[in-house]
Amino acid sequence: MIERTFVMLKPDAVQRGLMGDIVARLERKGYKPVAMKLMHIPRELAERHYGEHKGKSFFMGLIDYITSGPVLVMVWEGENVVADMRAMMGKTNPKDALPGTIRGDFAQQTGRNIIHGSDSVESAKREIALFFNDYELQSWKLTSEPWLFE
Ligand code: DAT
Ligand code: MG
Repeated sequence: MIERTFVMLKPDAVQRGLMGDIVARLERKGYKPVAMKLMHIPRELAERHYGEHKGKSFFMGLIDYITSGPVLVMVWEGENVVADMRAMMGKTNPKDALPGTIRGDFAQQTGRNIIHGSDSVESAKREIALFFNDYELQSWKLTSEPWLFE
């Protein structure tokens, strides 16, 4: 099933110069970029995005972190991309993330785990709508499709 997912490279990924490495991994996998922009998230939007964690001990620290500098927000399309992007990211706590995953290779602590990806198709729809207008989502044909899909 072709899906879309929302991915955010957090302020630490941007500051540490990891955007290119991470985007390259997603391109090499054959995923299609549908939207991308660098933005400084307003606090109110960050709180809505992470609404499910409101009230938890780490919530304020998480909002401070995510609003501390520009992030790269993106939408990527591909087969089973929601679950498979989570697998490419690795576990939330980089200590548990396997080598070869993005968090496993580039991060050390949960509070600085460099990347966000939607955890379900429903979350993806909600998050894409929070960060992008329809006109920012590109519908286009990837010419490598015959080499990705039989
Ligand atoms: P994920 O980002 O893997 O979907 P999550 O939705 O459970 O994980 O949590 C959102 C973010 O909140 C996570 O990327 C980092 C932060 N976070 C989660 N649990 C935490 C904890 N126990 N201590 C500090 N930060 C935490
Ligand atoms: Mg989550």
